[in-house]
Amino acid sequence: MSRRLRRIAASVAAALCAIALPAFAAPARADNPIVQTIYTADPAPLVHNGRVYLYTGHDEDNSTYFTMKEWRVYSSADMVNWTDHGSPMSLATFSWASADAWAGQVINRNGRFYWYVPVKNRATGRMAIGVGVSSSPTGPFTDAIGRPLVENGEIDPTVFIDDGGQAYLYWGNPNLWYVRLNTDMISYSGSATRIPLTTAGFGTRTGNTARPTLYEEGPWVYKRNGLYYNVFAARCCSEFIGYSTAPGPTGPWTYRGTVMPTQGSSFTNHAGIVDFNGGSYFFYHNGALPGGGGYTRSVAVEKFTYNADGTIPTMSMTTAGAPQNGTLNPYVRQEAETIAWSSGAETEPSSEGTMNVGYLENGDYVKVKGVAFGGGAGSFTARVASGANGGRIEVRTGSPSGALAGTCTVPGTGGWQAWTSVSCATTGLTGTQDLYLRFTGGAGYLFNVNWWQFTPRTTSTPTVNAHD
Ligand code: FUB
Repeated sequence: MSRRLRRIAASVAAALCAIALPAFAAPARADNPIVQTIYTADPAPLVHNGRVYLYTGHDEDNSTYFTMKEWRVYSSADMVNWTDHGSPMSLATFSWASADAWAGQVINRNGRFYWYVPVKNRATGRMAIGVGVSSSPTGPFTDAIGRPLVENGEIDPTVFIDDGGQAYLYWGNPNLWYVRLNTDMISYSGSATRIPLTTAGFGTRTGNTARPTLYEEGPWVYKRNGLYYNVFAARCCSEFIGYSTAPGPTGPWTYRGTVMPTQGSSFTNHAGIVDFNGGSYFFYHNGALPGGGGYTRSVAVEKFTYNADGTIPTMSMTTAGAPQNGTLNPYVRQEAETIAWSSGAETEPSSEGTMNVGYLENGDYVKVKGVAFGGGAGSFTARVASGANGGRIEVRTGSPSGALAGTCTVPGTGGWQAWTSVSCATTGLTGTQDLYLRFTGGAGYLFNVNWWQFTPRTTSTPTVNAHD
């Protein structure tokens, strides 16, 4: 999203808050969509080692088509503060691919992570399914086989391993296909099989004789309590999210209704569902960010509870998103790109590893939700770099203009990746609060932030700004 549009949005949101809320009310704390630094689409969540990894596509700014060149990864331990892991896989990963880094899914097996994605095959001009592989959920991913795994011009793979160990890859638009993957996850047995798209199985679409059922694209197949689910983008266009269930992985499917009606300024939608820490979460996308629409989408999440009979309740898009599951520890190093909400901030790879927050201008901020300060924080340290004159980090709580707990001065460091650490004393940081890091200074870009960390006030704390 362009910085100018983001700024307009922030001022519009502030104005709306001022109109809608009484003077004493706290400002709205919308944390949905999940990512504000870029446009993201086609969410595919994966739970691994106590975190949710969220794999997405990336809609280019000002896009007028599904102009997508790379995929992105985010992760969270609490469903509200999401760490940006950058782009560990792109069209360049697949030497045979020419365009269309569209909707995929990652699965963990054999100590590896397999990422199935649709891309255009340069040689044939058709959409094909490639598979990336990595030993880490955050990559980097390499092309597992150097060619398409399957190719029939159709898109949107979803992958699922049944209890007995048999893995299935499903995909398709306008049809719905599956193959049985071998345990190596990069080959399959038998041939691609078409799942019959019956109205009993996938609902009735009116006004389109070529496509009599609601199934459109974007299947998400999983199993819960012995029942197989296929949650998919239905009808076109605009799409809604519908679902079917079956007693087995290949059917017979029965259409069960709507998970999410058509909402949210994007004519596509795309589902991903996981259970995490005792809750169930539904990921989707919309056009809710400024400049957002059908080709400039954003991933979002809602928490839900299955009905007693296993059916999925119908959900609406919200700006609140899922509730926080736990708190964030400020006394260990936290990446600056761990964000519940941000305004004006962008991210980029850091020379010190991971990502950093950058392109910060006066008034930009990052919100970190539910920070557990406990008995109190005495000082704040941030890893910063500035190829300009630096500026200040205002440590605030509650809102971007909330109580000021401390201010760190950031010097020019001689380069945007020339890192130094700055510290400043903080007061009033007790209990669990929403933390806002507000970046201030002169005109133009100010500085970058790689990570931050608080020190409890029981230890010796600096009383003046310092940097090394
Ligand atoms: O993002 C490109 C395409 O749009 C996806 O492959 C479809 O599922 C739809 O979301």
